[in-house]
Amino acid sequence: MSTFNDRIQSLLFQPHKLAREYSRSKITKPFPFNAFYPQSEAPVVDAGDFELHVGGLVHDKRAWTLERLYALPQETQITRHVCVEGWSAIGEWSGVRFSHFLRCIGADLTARYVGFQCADGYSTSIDMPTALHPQTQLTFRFGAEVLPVRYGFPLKLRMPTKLGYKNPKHITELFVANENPGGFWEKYGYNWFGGI
Ligand SMILES: Nc1nc2c(c(=O)[nH]1)N[C@H]1C(S)=C(S)[C@@H](COP(=O)(O)O)O[C@H]1N2
Ligand SMILES: [Mo]
Repeated sequence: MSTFNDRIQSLLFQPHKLAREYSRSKITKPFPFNAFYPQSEAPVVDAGDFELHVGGLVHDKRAWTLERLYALPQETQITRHVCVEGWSAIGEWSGVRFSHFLRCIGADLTARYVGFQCADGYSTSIDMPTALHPQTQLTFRFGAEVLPVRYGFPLKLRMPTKLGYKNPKHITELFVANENPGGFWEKYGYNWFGGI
């Protein structure tokens, strides 16, 4: 599944280089919605019985409630989201640094991929160097609010180093693997690495 283009992008990726961050005055209002369906069809996940399932090459496979997730240390970023369809927008997201979360679950950080399954049937996957990038965030909040339904309630993965379609919303399950898990748009030919 790894194409020539993916290999070149992985080689060019600088694991410690930070994407640009912006001031609050630059935030795009209203921030656009995008998905493979209209906004009215975004999945409404019940916060009370939500569980984030973790699997694959991880030591601790216990599912996570929102209460446990919200107790993790959180950071905020104001970065630019770039959609391959030709628009970009600056937003403010808060959540736990994904590398910290991966350490909490005892993930094999030498494995190659992290895959994601979402409440709307969407899926995608990323390379481990991007998973460990300091701005890759498991996101719970958008601006001053809990992440709204349209932007991925209860949680999404935010990566300012990757195109929009690589940023999964409404994640229900994530897993660490050495086989490339592919993804929803990737199977229709979108570039797998999807770097900016
Ligand atoms: N679960 C899920 N995640 C998704 C998508 C989707 O359809 N379903 N679309 C992707 C695409 S193409 C984009 S541009 C962004 C849009 O995120 P936004 O609604 O916060 O702007 O979500 C990405 N993640
Ligand atoms: Mo997109």
